[in-house]
Amino acid sequence: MASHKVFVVIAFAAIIFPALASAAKYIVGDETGWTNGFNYTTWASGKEFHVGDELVFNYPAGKHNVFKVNGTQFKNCEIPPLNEALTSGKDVIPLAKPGKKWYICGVAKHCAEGGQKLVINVLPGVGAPAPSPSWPAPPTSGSAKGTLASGLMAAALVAIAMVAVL
Ligand SMILES: [Cu+2]
Repeated sequence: MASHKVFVVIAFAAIIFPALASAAKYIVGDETGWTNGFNYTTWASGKEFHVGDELVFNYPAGKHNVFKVNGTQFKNCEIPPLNEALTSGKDVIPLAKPGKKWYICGVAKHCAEGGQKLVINVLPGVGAPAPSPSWPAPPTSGSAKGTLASGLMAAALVAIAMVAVL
């Protein structure tokens, strides 16, 4: 029955590895998207952004745009040269490095008066999951992604243990 055991292990590995490796994709503003009069500070609070995750800015192309700026430009709503703007209306920004990241809209006074500005803090990648002694507590705190990964890992360990017993 060796081939059967190998199959089970491979099947679980196929489930686990993509789940651990997959990056989170954050739709900025969720269903509201990237627009005026939305509090992106509130939106970002409580979220954990990691290297490898992606931000997606959704908006009607032409109505808004996205500039990656520095802290001073963010504070003062200084608009960089237009050729630095992302304008597709579905702009995907991979979070490549840890640290603070600032984004503003450069159309009219959307940043200064419409509050169309987002600052996030990007944490290092989640390659080595931290031990979670509270598992399997309900996922009221901590990221759902981590809980999912822990759950899959536990399921895999159970499966491997079962296979070993057979
Ligand atoms: Cu705008």
